[in-house]
Amino acid sequence: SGKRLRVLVDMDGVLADFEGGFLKKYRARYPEDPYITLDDRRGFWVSTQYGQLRSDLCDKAISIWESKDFFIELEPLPGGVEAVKEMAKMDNTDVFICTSPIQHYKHCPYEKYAWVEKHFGHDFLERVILTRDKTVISGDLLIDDKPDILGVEPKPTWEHILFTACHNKHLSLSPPQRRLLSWSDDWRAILDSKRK
Ligand code: BVP
Repeated sequence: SGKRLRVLVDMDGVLADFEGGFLKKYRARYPEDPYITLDDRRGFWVSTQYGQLRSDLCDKAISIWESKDFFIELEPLPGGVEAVKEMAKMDNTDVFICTSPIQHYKHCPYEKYAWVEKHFGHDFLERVILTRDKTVISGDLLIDDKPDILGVEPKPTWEHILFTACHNKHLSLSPPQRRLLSWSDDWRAILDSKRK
């Protein structure tokens, strides 16, 4: 009743179309090289699967998201921006966008802030958390497409809700792990289930 709910929402693969943006720019830059369709994506790491396809393609994949304008030009995933804006207006609810920047820091951290400003407005910059370790961030829920979210804290405070993405849709979850299939799925019910 009296307690506020804190929701952490991942960015790449949940709010921003990292996989679609990657494939489009990879095919444009390396038109003669093989690629992996979104339907055939398996495993969280794009670079790992491209490296398995052909060893030189790992570095080529990395070159795409290390390029200027990769992150700022990502398209929003359907319904995500609207859902998070609505969440932020709900009573007793605090929302943060919680995202891990790549280690090549020249463009990515700047462009992540710029993306949030572009799609949510300047005031939402107060709601951005950049961290390489999400286990040290406290919250009630973490909505994230990465199946294994590990770090130095063995018992994170949040419940991880797996957001369905091309690379994780075939995984069977070990109960009681829950999924959000898309932003058309019932995210309000998941939030309500955590309100005491
Ligand atoms: O900034 C994104 C892209 C990058 O890792 C970050 C994941 O952040 P979260 O979604 O967990 O917040 N990234 C990097 C690689 C390979 C690096 Br080598 C990759 O294959 N996929 C990927 O998303």
